Amino acid sequence: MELKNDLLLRAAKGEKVERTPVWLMRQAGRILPEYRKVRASVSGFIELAQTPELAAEVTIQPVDLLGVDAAIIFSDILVIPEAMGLPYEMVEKRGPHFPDTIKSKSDVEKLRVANVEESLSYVTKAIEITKNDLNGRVPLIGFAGAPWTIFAYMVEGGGSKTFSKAKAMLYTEPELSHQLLDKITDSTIAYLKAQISSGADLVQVFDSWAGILSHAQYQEFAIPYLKRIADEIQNVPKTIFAKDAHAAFADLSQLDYNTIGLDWTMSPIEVRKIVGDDRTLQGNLDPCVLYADKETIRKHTKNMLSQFGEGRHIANLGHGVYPDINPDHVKYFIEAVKEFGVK
Ligand code: 1CP
Repeated sequence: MELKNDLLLRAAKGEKVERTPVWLMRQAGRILPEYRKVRASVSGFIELAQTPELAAEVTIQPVDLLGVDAAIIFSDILVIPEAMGLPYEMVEKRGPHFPDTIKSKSDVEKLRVANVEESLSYVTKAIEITKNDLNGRVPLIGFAGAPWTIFAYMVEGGGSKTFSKAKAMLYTEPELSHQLLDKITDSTIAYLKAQISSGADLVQVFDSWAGILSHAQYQEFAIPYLKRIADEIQNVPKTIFAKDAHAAFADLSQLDYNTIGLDWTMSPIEVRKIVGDDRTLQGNLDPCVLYADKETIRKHTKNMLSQFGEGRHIANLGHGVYPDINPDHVKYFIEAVKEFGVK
């Protein structure tokens, strides 16, 4: 089906756009009262994500209610460990928890490469329904966690400030770590391909814990797997968001991703110098700006847009929107991009 608004895809590919497209990381499952209503009708996040009709409904809500230029499929990066044989729980108000974690060679050997058709058909079904219900209004973004970030959860067992268990494994068991990263990468490639076959128009890889690795570790344990994903996923534009990975831009810009995401600590001007002109940059308003009043939001959004300048840009926050942000303030941000981001 022909897209009525393909700004996101054109911006990603470096084609001409009338204005800068805008969407928000984590736009689907956090801020909207309409989301909370759907969420309250089921037992929890996992049931919602695994019910394709409902996942499609909450995916489309931000398009209807906020006016974003893209939808992102409602799911989580942790569906991959589960499909590999390591199930997770979502603990209310605390986040993900893995009852079992990866500690040894036999743990890694027991994991399977995800059989997407068998274990993740709820995601591909949700994508099909969403595409149908969007009816070409905006593109649909598919996504997955980057291999290192998925590895971090599988070894650590949940969120962590330091991910020291996961990092320790890279130092103490480098070969085993590569084996695990390899299996995660195979699973991720199969998963992203299935999302694309089902209708995803663009895919984003979230390396949320990139910033806790040393530069050398990132080069050894992250970049090669990100490269394999980029090389094997073709036909749709690809985005890599490596949070806090200040030292990684030179390497990331050598990979076949159309778009590179910036968090709010990064300078668009400095990153552009490293990356060059033939990549699109995405980001990077500090999500905390959205706690401020309308005029402040407009001022910071305008300033952010001017830092990206005339180069290839997709407007976004520098990380996911926080759950207690007032949706009206999100709208001020989106409206400001639409007003000031005219080319
Ligand atoms: O919010 C959306 O737009 C919907 C889709 C979505 C996405 C893109 C969810 C739903 N999760 C994600 C990605 C995701 N999940 C990332 C990458 C992006 C990022 O850095 O924010 C990460 C790291 C996760 C892991 C995760 N899932 C966490 C973080 C834990 C930590 O280490 O601090 C948490 C809290 C979750 C739970 C989750 N995921 C999504 C929702 C709606 C929820 C809340 C669960 C609930 O409603 O109970």
